[in-house]
Amino acid sequence: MKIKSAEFTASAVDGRSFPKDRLPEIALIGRSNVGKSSLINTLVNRKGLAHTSSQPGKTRTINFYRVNGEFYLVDLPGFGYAAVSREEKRSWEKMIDGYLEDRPSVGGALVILDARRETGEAEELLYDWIGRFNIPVVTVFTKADKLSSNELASNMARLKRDLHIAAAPVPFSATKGTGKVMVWKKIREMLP
Ligand SMILES: Nc1nc2c(ncn2[C@@H]2O[C@H](COP(=O)(O)OP(=O)(O)OP(=O)(O)O)[C@@H](O)[C@H]2O)c(=O)[nH]1
Ligand SMILES: [Mg+2]
Repeated sequence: MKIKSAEFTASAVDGRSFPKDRLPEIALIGRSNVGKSSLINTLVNRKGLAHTSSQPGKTRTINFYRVNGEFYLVDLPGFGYAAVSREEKRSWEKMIDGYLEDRPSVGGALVILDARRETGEAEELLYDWIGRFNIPVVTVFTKADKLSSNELASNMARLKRDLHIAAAPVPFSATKGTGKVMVWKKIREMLP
């Protein structure tokens, strides 16, 4: 994808501040600290566009990034880090549910998983839940640079087996840029 422009346009907690221009949207969903914001920066070749942090819980609102004036990459707040209270967890669920339920312009979602981590109940719930919205879903395996190619292959196979997902995850590294072309290809397929 040739990037002509990429801009942060809105930060929202509910529908009142979502963009009104009806451009298609691709949502990024995953645990806190997996690298959702870094993925956006790598995709659009802009290091500091989305704020990132080594501390989990950096992105707390729904952030919209308009690319080439044609579509949005939507950075959703990460879930599942220890410091979060039950109440915050509920407000996260409400925020994300509210976004997906009420957003016909969402063309698809990228589920972002840390390539190193075992997946568990949280991921199963995530796939069950996102399956309800009837949108195409592509899994991205981030931080692939931290694994050998053997480890990566075996974790990819394990993910497919444990979560019964049809398509293989796309390995990706924000630091090395690995997988960028493939992620763009998948995004293009989800756009109208
Ligand atoms: N080695 C490596 N580090 C990465 C990669 N992607 C992200 N990181 C690092 O992981 C940490 C978290 O990245 P973020 O992009 O802020 O993660 P996030 O998913 O947006 O986190 P929240 O906003 O808390 O939900 C940062 O320290 C990044 O530099 C990657 O592909 N490789
Ligand atoms: Mg973030």
